[in-house]
Amino acid sequence: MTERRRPNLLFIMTDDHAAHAISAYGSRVNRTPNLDRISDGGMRMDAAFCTNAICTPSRAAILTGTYNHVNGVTTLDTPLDNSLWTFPQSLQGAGYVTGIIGKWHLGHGPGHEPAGFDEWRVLPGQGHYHNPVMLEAEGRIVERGGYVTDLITDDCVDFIDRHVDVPFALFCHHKAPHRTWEPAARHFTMYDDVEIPEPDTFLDDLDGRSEVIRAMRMHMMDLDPVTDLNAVVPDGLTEDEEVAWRYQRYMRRYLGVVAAVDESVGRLLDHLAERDLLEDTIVVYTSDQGFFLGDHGWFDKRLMYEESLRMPLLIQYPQVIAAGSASDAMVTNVDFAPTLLELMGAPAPDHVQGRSFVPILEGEEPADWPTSMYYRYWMHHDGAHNCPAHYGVRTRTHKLICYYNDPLDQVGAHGPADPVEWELYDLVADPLEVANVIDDPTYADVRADLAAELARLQEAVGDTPHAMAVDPGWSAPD
Ligand SMILES: [Ca+2]
Repeated sequence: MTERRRPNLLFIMTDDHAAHAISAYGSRVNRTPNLDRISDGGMRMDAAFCTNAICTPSRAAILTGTYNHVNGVTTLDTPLDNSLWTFPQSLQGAGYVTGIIGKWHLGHGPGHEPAGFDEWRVLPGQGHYHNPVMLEAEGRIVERGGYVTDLITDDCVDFIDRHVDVPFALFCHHKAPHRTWEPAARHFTMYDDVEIPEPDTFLDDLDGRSEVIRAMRMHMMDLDPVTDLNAVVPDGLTEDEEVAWRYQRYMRRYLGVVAAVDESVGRLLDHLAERDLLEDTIVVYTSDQGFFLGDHGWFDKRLMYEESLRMPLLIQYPQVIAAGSASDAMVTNVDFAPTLLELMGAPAPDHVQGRSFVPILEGEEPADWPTSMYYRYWMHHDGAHNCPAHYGVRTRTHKLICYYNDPLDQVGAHGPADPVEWELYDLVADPLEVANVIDDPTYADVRADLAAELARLQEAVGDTPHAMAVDPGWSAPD
């Protein structure tokens, strides 16, 4: 076997791009031919999950290889302490030229701005879709004319051109397709004449689900017609008709924004090919978490349900990964850092909690590979979505969720704690998660097993169970 050349890294991450809006994942709502090129040229990972389905915490987990209770980035209001170790720092130390362009969303100022990057140009906070301002080191502000996805791509092409002869690690972090879903002019009307199919659970009445889930404000009727949908609600619609109309508006905007992302990926792949870098570059496509595309009647993310929990993860690296492969091995965003470091020949420090999935990329799932993952969302009753704080465990067949419903000491939390509620889903019998079987006696043993697994995972990762949720009084299985 010939020795591998030292690979570059092109890490493309979007914001809120659900796997079920990528044709490689079988999307029913759009085609993404350029994203599919990464899948065709490498591996599609079918069980990649985030450990906290919201922007800032997921980004921190990716960069630090640790869970949010360890890195301290539990909510949107807890910026990253940039003195913490991140894997780009190790790449930099190993001789890579490192750069990040686009969305950062981990805080600004000397203690929070990007560290471990030789070059950075990032959006302030969420940034703007059109004519954005961007920030650089030493407080430099760059005013940009144009569409944000195109500008970030332009800068990435430029970065690649300037580093053709040295190993580089480039983080292309798109703002798209985050709310408020503003397409480029060329995509503004592309779905106007298309009827987007509604998902199977669009009319889910949330029967049997937790009270805090039923009280969330993530329904089509919670979208703002002007800022989210860029339209005035037509007169004379019944509520059902208005919900259907809102879904079409929402999805046309979301998918129009995704179209520019797909073009960006095509441009970057073409550019790597033109520069003869495709063989020597690890290309990753992912998103910080998934998104509800009308599933259960919702938009947004935050929850542990599949559409939100699942991250798209496509990885191409011809020297290691078989073209056109797929894996259902369970990996999480905490595993990204050690994996990329191993592929790139830099050691991961001992404190990293994730596990390298290089063996899986090579086509061999180790016998002791994890079959469960731990999740925790901290922002109880965030102002806009009224989403509850919760944690849980997902195995290959089931999911147990505890809505412990306490803001703890989170910044900006408001509202009293609600009673603890639990949900249990059988992902084999009920993959759409519409039947909460937490009180179904036929699942008593499964429930006890999952509660034990949740406790085991919390202990393993060093998180603390909520005081009101540690002993639900469930009997252990015989
Ligand atoms: Ca996000």
